[in-house]
Amino acid sequence: MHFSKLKTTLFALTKLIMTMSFLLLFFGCEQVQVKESANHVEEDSHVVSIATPISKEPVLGFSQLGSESEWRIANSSSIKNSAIESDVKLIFQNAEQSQEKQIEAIREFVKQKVDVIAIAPVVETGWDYILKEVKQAGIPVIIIDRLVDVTDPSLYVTHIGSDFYEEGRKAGKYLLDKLPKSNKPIGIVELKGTEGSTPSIARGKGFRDVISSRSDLQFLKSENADFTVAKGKEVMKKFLKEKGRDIRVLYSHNDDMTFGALEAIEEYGLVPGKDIVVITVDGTRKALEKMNEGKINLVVECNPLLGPNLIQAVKEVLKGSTLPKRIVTPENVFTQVTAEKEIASRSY
Ligand code: GYE
Repeated sequence: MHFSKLKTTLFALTKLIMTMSFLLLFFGCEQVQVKESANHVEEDSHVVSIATPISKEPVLGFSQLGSESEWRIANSSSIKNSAIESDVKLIFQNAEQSQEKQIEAIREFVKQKVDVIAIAPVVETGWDYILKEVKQAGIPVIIIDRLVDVTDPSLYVTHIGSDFYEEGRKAGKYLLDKLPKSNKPIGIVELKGTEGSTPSIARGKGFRDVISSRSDLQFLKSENADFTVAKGKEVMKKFLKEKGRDIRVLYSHNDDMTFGALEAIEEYGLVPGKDIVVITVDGTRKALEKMNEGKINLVVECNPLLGPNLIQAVKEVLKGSTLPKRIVTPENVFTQVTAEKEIASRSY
């Protein structure tokens, strides 16, 4: 009697264990299926939120402003390569110098529910509205390279990039040393970058703030040339036509415009680096080579290799860490004495 009771209890227990295992198995499979379907039904926020805890790679939507210069090409590859080396999935959009295209890309990132949005803004102003939309969607924003001028600084988490004002100051300080004070005016022409862009505004201001103490240093001409070789050549040609040999200094906001300007100077029959002091910003290998040939006098470095910083910032933001509002990249200047040594190690 006692034995048969034990047998019944054992039988009931086995049945219970079997039922439980079945239930466990069933719900286990269900979860996997939800995860799989979540990959396809991204518009359904409910499904996505169930699937999220089963670890998914973070998605970064990046709006690059264009591909106008050697600097930009190096910047884009640095970001793409850093993403490949990490577990961050990168959605890369090139806006070809158009703020409208950047805004469209950002709206698309919001629709795709990316985890973080990074923007290299073509110009400083006009971002408040779209950044408010992104904030409402709860997506953190990282500004990279150039800056945005917004009324509410909480619209972005951090800005990673160079100190463009300091770059302009470095260029100005070099000129003060290079050309001693003279009784006659020393004519300067300036090739500025894209109108309304941070590097163009700040490089111009930093340079002026330093040289303003010298009344002999005078601006003959200053124009935007969009950071491109073609525009640089076109505008420099015009400067030479109008001011000819009065031009003693060229201050160019980037290497590409400088390359165009060098051609214009040579075609005009002057020797860059001698007849005209040439100061450029960026520090691509090609600029260092031209410097080695004596055609450029000073290269102010601007580092495009921001990929590792960006990917690290994305991870920190997703971990919930507080980032500094400004992450500045350390930079150098190169003269004809130091250029040669630098060329060998230059990756862009
Ligand atoms: O100097 C120039 C590029 O924003 C720092 O943009 C960047 C500038 C860089 O086109 O070459």
